[in-house]
This record gives sequence, structure tokens and C-alpha cells, in this order.
Amino acid sequence: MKFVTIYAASAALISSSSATAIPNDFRARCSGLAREYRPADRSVKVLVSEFMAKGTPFTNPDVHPTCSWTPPKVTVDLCRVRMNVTTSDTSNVYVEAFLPTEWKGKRFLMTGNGGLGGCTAYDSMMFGVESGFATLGHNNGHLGDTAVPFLNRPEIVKDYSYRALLKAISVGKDATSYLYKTDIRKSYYMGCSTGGRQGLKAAQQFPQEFDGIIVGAPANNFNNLMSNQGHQYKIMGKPSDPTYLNDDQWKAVHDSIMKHCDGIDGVLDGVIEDTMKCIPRPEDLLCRPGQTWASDKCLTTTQVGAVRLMYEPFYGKNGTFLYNRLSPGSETEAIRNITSQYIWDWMRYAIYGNPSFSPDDFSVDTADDANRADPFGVSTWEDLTKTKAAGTKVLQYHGLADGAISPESSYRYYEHVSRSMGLPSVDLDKFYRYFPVPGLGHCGGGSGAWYIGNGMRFNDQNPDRPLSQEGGVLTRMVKWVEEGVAPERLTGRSFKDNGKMVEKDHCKWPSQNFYKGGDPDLKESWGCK
Ligand SMILES: *[C@@H]1O[C@H](CO)[C@@H](O)[C@H](O)[C@H]1NC(C)=O
Ligand SMILES: *[C@@H]1O[C@H](CO)[C@@H](O)[C@H](O)[C@H]1NC(C)=O
Ligand SMILES: CC(=O)N[C@H]1CO[C@H](CO)[C@@H](O)[C@@H]1O
Repeated sequence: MKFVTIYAASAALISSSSATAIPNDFRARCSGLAREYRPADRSVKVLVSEFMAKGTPFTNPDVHPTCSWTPPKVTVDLCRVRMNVTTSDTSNVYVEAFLPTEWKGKRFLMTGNGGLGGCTAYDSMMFGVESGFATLGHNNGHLGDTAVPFLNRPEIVKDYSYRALLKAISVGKDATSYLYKTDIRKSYYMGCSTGGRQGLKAAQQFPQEFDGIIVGAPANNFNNLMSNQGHQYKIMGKPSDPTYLNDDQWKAVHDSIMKHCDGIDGVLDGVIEDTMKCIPRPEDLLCRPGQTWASDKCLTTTQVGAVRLMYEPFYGKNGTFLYNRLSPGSETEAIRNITSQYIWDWMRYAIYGNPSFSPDDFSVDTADDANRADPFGVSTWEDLTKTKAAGTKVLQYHGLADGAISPESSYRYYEHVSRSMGLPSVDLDKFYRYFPVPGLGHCGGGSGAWYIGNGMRFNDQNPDRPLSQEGGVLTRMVKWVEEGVAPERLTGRSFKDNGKMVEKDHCKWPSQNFYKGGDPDLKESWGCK
């Protein structure tokens, strides 16, 4: 019944484009797939296969309040396939494919998850399928952006660390080849945050599955990333503590940092090009005797002391480096993450198996315990020896205004790979390139030219003025893999509050964006050095 309705809706669409573009048996093959497809892998069960025409309202079957990244409708004609895949006696992963009628270049794209997820990245999948990729996603082995399902179920933690992804790749490739009756030509991965960590896990452990891997703002050094939130919570305290800053006070810290550091790059444009050159001085905000926040918008010595600690790295037992400082300029985004639930979830359900572990129990010992446990290698800190051997390309990017995951962690990982493999940048360039993106927040948003075609649904929010993804991460990766043209720059775009478009080419590390002069909103005004 549903199939017939959809067919009628799409028939109207075909007449306006090309009637021959859609192979006639594609729809039939799609709807018959659930019945006819018998994968050799017996752990796979097809739950749904349905043809969905452009414009069909989209519904998210993952009913969980934290799984909300759902596109409102299908934006190209596609075949939706949902599969239930058993990964052990006590775990399973839901794998989903969006297979476009107009499959361009026989390309396969695997998407990543977010946070402690638990949520299929339907928005990223819609982005991929719009670009003509056979696009896959999965729920990473449990439902919801929460660690509660990890409690005493190590198989689910294993799925979260890497197994759900590895399984989804093979299941997804097989279903794709079956539907199109032909082999995939090129295989890609794109993810940000936890999706970035998953991309690095693939690059470190099973790079042969992909020709190109796009890694955004990776949540690797994962246990310490979690612990760092506990550390930051301990520094800033609760609203009733003398160390605590409210949102307005953090905004004042942000403004003072911008005043101090925005001009280092030679132009006052609300973007710090090299945040590593910025050394915040919260003492600028200190109250004189008798002054208060209410009357003078100043901070106490206790508050200033706490803020200063936020811009220092987190050291563990015996002075061991654990995690990078808060990135200067990311304050307005970061304040929403300091009290994130992730750390408490991770420690309670994955590390200690003790739901009553409380924020006040956090100490450097907690960080030590998490590092020792490192469940299923979730830290994701190995080098890229296997990537190099497989001939796979890795493109990593990180927003320098990322308040959720410090971009300094991405520099640290890049340099770790360089030292560990004994390769200077000219040699890493052959398979691994890193792009810091000034003015980009956590995977999307920010005050700079932040839209780099990385799958965030920017254009959904700005349907009247969509931004091009040309020169962004996905188009550059395809050129690198398929034409051998390695990316030197990433083109970023955004709109200012007054509606003006900003465009900038972001440079590949270790070169950096450099202001040549002129209108800072034009890419001609910038170079790399
Ligand atoms: C998926 O498979 C698991 C077993 O691996 C089973 O418990 C679950 O009920 C299945 N879900 C659906 C919707 O079939
Ligand atoms: C810290 O040093 C002590 C004494 O040398 C050692 O036993 C312990 O393992 C060290 N801890 C860490 C986390 O390195
Ligand atoms: C767990 C949590 O609160 N995460 C938030 C961190 O900040 C980013 C960007 O502001 C949000 O998107 C996350 O939801």
C-alpha cells in the first residue's frame, strides 16, 4: 500500500526530469530485497526495504529522546534498507542504507555517530545520498546518546569502540552490491566527534575497508577526554561554589580573550587564526577591592584563578599529560559542555559498573582507572602505520573554536603520528593531512568560514541561500582518491549576521592561514605560510 503511494508521488517527479534516469527495476528490486536478499553472513536480518521518492516525509525508527537528528523528508529518490545485525550473543547493531536511484561513481560512504551514541546519523546519511553516494549508517550497537546500556554488558561497549562500525561496513557493502548488481568502485568514510574517533579507529585498525577517511574533531584520547570534563567540573564547581562562573561571566571571559587575541593575526574579524598563539589573561577581569560582578562586571580572585586553570593542560598522577587545555575563543560553546553528562555516564556504566559514582568522586585516580581499563581500545591513539601500508588517504579537520573537544588534541595526535612513524609532514602528506579550521565550532557553526561541506545540515536551516560544498572535505577527498589531486586547502563558507557571504581557504598544517590584507571576508585576502 505504502509502496503504491510512493510510486505515484515519484512518477510526477520523473516527468519533470529524465524518465530514463531511474532504472525501472530499481524500485522492484528495492521492495523485493527484504524477501529475496540472502546474505552469506547469517547474522544479518533485513527488517525493511522500501523505495522512498524525493519529498517523502522521513521517520526515525530509533525512538529515543536523544536521537533527534532527523531530516524532515527524503531529498532524493532512494531505496531505504534497514537491517538487524547480531554482533554477539548479547549485542546487535541496526545498520541502515540509503541507496540512491542515481548512484554516482559507484561510491560507498559510511557515516559516523556522535557522543555516546547510540543514534543513526540520518542527517549525515541524507547529505551523502544527496551527493549520489550509496550511504550507510548504524546505531553503533545501542539505542540513544547514553552509556546506560553499557552497564555489565561488555559486548555493547565493544560495539561502541569499533565492532559495530566494522560489522556495518561489511554488511553495508554487501547489501549495496546486491541491490545495484555491481561492485562498489570507491569506498569512503566521513564522521565528526565520536564519528571522528570511529574514522581514526578505522584508519588505525582496518584501513583496507576505505579508500578515503574523513576525520572531523575526533573524540580520541577518549578516556582522558571524558576525564578532562570531570577535571573541568572540579575546577569550576557547582553554581553555589565561589569558583563558578555563570553564562554571562563566561561571555565576559570570551570577550576579554577576543580583545587580547583576535588581532594577533593582523585583522579584527572575530576569528583567532592561530589559537595556539593565544595566552588568555583572565586577570584583566579582576575586581578591585569593593567592586562586584553586579555593579562592575568583574570577577573575584577565586573565579579568575579557576578560569586560569581552564587554560592549562590536565595532568594526572606523577605529572603525566592527560588532556589539552580549553581552546581560547571557544568559551561560549564550551560552557554548555563543562557539565556534560558524558563523563558521569562513561565512568558509571563503562568503567566502574557503579551507577552511584558521583561527580564529587572524581579525581586523578579516576582518570588513571579509566586509562588502565581503556575498554576495547576506545582511546584510539595508535599511529597510522596500517593506513600507510593500505594506501588509504586520511583527511582530518578540527574547528579551532571547538568548545566540546579541544582542537589542540588534534595537533597533538598529528605530531604523535609524525614521531611514532618517524615521518615529517612532507611524507605524512602522502596519506595523512590535517586542517585546523579557525572560526569553526564543534563540527558545525562558529564565527568564521565554517561550512566545509562536512555533512552538517546547514542548507536545511538556510533553504533560500544554500551554500556550496565545493572545495569542502568530501569533494576534496574524492578528488584526492579518484584523481590523485591531494588537498592543499579546504574552502569554508558562511553568512555573517548582515547576510554577507564569507569565503576562506583554510590551510593544511603545518602551514597556517595568513592575512595578506584587504577585505577579510574574501578568500583573496588570505594565503598560507
Ligand atoms: C534484533 O536482533 C536481536 C538479537 O540479536 C533481537 O533481540 C531483537 O529483537 C531484534 N530486533 C528486531 C526489531 O527484530
Ligand atoms: C607514579 O609513580 C609511582 C612511583 O614511581 C608509580 O608506582 C606509579 O605507577 C606512577 N603512576 C602513574 C600513573 O604513572
Ligand atoms: C553533552 C553535551 O552537552 N554536549 C553539547 C556540547 O556542545 C555542543 C555544541 O554546543 C552541543 O551540540 C552538545 O550537545
